[in-house]
Amino acid sequence: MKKIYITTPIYYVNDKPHVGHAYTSIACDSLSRFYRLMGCEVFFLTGTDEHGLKIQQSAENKNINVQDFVDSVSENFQSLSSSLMLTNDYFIRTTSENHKKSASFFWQTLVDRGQIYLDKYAGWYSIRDEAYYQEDEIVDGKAPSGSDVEWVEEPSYFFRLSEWQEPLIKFYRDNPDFISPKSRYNEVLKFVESGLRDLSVSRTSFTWGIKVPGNESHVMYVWLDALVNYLSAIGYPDVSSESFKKFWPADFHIVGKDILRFHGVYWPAFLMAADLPLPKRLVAHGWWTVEKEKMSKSLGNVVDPNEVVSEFGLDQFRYFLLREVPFGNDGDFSRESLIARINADLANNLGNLINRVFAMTAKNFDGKIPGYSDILESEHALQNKIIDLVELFKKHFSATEFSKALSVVIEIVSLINKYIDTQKPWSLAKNENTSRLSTVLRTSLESIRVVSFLIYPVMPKSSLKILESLGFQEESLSFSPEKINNFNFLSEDWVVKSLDLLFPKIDKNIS
Ligand code: ME8
Repeated sequence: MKKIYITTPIYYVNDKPHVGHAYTSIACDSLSRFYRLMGCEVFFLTGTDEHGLKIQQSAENKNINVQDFVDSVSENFQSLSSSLMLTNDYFIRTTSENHKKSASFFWQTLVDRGQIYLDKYAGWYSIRDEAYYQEDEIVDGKAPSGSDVEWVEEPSYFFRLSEWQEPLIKFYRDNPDFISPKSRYNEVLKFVESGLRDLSVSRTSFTWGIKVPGNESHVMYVWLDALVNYLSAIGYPDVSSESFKKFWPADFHIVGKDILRFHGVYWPAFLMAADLPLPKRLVAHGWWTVEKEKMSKSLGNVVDPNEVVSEFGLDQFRYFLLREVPFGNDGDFSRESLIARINADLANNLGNLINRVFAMTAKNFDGKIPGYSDILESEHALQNKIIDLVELFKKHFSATEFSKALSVVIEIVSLINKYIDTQKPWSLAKNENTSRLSTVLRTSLESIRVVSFLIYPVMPKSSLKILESLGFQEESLSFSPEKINNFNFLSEDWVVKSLDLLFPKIDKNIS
């Protein structure tokens, strides 16, 4: 069985989760669900990044003990996992004892391999980004991200990043698919080609972090600590443990474009220096604005995913995020586009298809799944088109092209709607042509069943509702061609259960 290891970034616990965090997590969850239906054994990891100055200051500003503060914010992220129906196999916290041991072991490995030395850091640091910046990166006194920077001078351990410039370049060239999209690959390559300096990997001016082994006046740089989470979660430092052997190297690190440098440069360099295999793919997605504005607390426009879910529904939210913009591009989260997308694709197209086919089955066959009698070219043509499109869906999904994959689903739904419009089952019923009527409705029901499989990764709730009304449970779901492409899947003994409206149309004027 093929193993797949998928990770989200671990989120800082300085504040509540918002739509940006939900986006990455939903993408990873959908990818995990997809690979499970492809027959793979998946390990899906998410969690929280709980050390560093930013978090220490957030707790101090609120006058809360830091550990209590991180416990409560991490809890918000964990409960978001369940309200978004994330199927993560583990939730890692960097304040856990296991992770601390793992990060300390990783540090010691780098020391033992001559990769870390003690010196003094003098330069710019952004607390918000938890990042060091070179003098030539500072624009108008700010970091390239727009964050404030402060001048820092303190004793610091350094990682010999400069030694890894050539091996990294060779690695990128040998693995052109390591980073996607291509524009991000080029960005990383250019950055590394422009020269790497050794990286400061410890701090002495605050205490909220993992103590440096052998020198407790230093805490590890939060990014070194955080990146190691991907190893800790699967058993590191026990590299001979079953889970580590099974799942390392990771198949997909999925991150926002804001943290590309950490994952595309520092992380592979750390791993090379520790003599561990490198992850297979790093996918950097784009950035969401809200109603064309950067999301920020000061603007008061931070979108709480729980509020969107309670107003529009979980599947609708998940669908919108993955359908609206190609993964990798930036997107704008607006009520107008959310409503337009739900109404066009889900209410009018998919919802309408299900309603009319289920209603005609109820009316003409008391809900019993009809058998095929005379299968004509029209049925063969539809089935063959669907089978081809299912392959295309898989191709896009496995390449994290969620938007393209979902547009394939909508194409299938439109094809089925068109088939029904052409076959006119209502006329067949009127003319008492029962054999054609049963064939047309059976073909439509089987096609809807295919759609219910395909929407599962992104819209698990609706998928399972449709499937259940057709007489099946989650265990029947599979993307293996024998299952998904089997147009004799449904049982003629089953009476289709009526469904509440899956995707109610939303009034555009609501505010
Ligand atoms: O960077 N649009 O944590 P973080 C899209 N702890 N995605 C967004 C977003 C937006 N507006 N805002 C946030 C950290 N994200 C580190 C990671 S990993 C070893 C350590 C998502 O809480 C996106 O995935 O700042 C981004 O990379 C991540 O949240 C940053 O989360």
